[in-house]
Amino acid sequence: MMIFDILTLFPEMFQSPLDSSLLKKAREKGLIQVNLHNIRDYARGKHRVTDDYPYGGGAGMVMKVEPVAEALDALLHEGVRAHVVLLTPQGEPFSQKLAGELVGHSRLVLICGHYEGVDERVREYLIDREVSIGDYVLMGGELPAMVIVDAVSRLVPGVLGNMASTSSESHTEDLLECPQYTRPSEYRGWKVPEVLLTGNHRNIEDWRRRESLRRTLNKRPDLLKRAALSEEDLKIMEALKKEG
Ligand code: 6GU
Repeated sequence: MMIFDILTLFPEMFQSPLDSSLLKKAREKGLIQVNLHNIRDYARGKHRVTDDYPYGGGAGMVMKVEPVAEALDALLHEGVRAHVVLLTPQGEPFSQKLAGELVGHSRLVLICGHYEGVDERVREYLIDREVSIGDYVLMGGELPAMVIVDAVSRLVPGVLGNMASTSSESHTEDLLECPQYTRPSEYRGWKVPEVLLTGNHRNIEDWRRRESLRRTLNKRPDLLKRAALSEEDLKIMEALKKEG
């Protein structure tokens, strides 16, 4: 059982993704548990303020340190060890590799950053790492937290059931997936590649490998630098480059 604790100012943003599809099933099967915690519940005073003006002046508001610290105290107080992740655009880039690392922790705490920033003492004293999901700016860390719950949950044994094995898919071996087709074999004159209809598994596997290499070369040549390619793959690549 993998436990996610999400600290957020907007817990309602998580409801429908968690109640849909495979995440819902994973929760029902007891393979994952997602606990939502409203940071505002840990803020003091009548108005339960969670943000304030930046020291030194400047535009925008800053998320306060105390509500986050006290929310964490309340959680970690329960004893279990947890890996604490802050979601902001300044974090280390999320990747399939990092998802594989995070699934090794039995409990993840995801803190969703907000406003124009987070008091630096959250970073300095309260977290294990800071993660971003890409080079663009979102309104807050909620969608990124959901992305991490999704990417990590599907690596938890049993979550995918008998669906796509996680070993031969995009990004686990740094090549893109080959084209896929299902019935009918022809629609409006648009045909499925002949080789896939033959039942010759040697030829089908060769075709799939070549098409994965072709796609990666065309769409994501940057991935090829780290892909583990065989001698045969390299020969195919040379031929693909000549084809243009
Ligand atoms: Cl983790 N947070 C925000 N606010 N924006 C982002 C992000 C995170 N990752 C990419 N953009």
